[in-house]
Amino acid sequence: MKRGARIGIFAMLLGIATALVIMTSMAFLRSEPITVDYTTAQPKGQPVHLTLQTVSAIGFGDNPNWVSYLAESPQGKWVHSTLWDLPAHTTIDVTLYQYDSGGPLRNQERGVVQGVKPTLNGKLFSLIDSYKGNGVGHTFSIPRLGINVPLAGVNGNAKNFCNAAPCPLSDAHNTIKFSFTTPGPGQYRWQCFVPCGLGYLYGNGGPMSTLGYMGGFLKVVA
Ligand SMILES: [Cu+2]
Repeated sequence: MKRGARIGIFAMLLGIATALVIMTSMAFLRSEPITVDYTTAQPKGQPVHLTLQTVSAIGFGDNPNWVSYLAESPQGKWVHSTLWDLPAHTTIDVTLYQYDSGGPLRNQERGVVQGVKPTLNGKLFSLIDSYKGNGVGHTFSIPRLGINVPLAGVNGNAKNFCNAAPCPLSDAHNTIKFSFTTPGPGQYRWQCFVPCGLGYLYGNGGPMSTLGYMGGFLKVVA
């Protein structure tokens, strides 16, 4: 083969390889959960009903064993996403079904409610002593809004313990309800502060550091 032809083939192969690397990187960078839209179908000025669940294992996808949050879309479908479009300056009525077990917190401060007045199975609470009962499974926290809600765990040995999402209400769960008001437009990080990424360094890897599982964003829009 002539030198020119060889250079040509080499250049072509190099081009293909470069394109593949760029495409793969872009796909990786772009990969994030879909955003659930709570604005379009929302009557203006009315409270948004945000229904969530926390599960011990998502049960499908790339990481079926990871703990996760899910959100119910306005159309009533459970979506594996932690990104939510919400209207600004609006009351958000949260109903959170907690299906995961819990345990003692490493940082007891996370057992203290901040910024909202939540109920646990219909009873107001301001603190969960994680050394009692089934401890704390996760938290729902929005640091910039000063909100922290500890989520009481369920009995991990319950016969109807849920092992894969979405969990039905017939499975063991705690119901936590609270309301908050969205601020002006912006992106507000929310996350769980229990290091619940079992098997990862200090429990803070895996589902704790991947969008779509134990944290996401309130995308507040005008
Ligand atoms: Cu968690």
